[in-house]
Amino acid sequence: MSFHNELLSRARPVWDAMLAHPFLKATAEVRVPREAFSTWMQQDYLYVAQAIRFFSVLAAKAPGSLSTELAAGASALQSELRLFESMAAAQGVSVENLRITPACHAYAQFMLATAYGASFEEGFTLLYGAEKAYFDSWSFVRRNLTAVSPWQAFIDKWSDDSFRRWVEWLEATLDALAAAASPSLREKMAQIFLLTGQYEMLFWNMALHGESWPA
Ligand code: MP5
Repeated sequence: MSFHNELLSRARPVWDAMLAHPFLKATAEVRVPREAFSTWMQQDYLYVAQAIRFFSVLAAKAPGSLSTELAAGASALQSELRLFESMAAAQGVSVENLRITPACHAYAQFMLATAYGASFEEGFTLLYGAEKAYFDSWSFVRRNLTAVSPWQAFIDKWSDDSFRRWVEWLEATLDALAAAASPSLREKMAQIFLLTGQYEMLFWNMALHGESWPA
């Protein structure tokens, strides 16, 4: 079994729970509460801003050819921020002076700590986990759409052919990195992948139910 399939099979319980998340079902059925979708949009805007740093640190640590792809990924995220800004403006949602929620903060810190402090292979595994989670989540929404969605641009962004090809490239690259890694490094990569799936689940929970700091 390929390494990425091994990761997905070990993460199956959290992955299944993520894809069954009521936020995704409600988004597909175009009945997601406006407040929940606004929270997702605002917090994901903050997440993507941190993801640009994450990509850049990974690009700096990457072996030769991978560096170019990751640097291009960081720059593509700048356009993604513009997409959030235009979608938010069209829906009357503010993306200024936002307060980060605990779930978004923890996920972003996990991402940056892994990029800075762990091996390149572990950082790359986190990247694959986050992108695969969004590809699977938004593809679920796309497959199950019951009406025209005001959020179509987001649905397309993470489920179209070009994003699928990016995820396939991540998969193939991850498999090659794992083939050259020691068993103990592979196990560390698997632990990062499981944590990434858990954070994705916490992110949907936060969007749907809201979340705040103690004071
Ligand atoms: C992604 C995201 C996908 N935007 N937000 C979360 C919580 N997980 C994954 O990453 P990208 O870089 O926007 O494709």
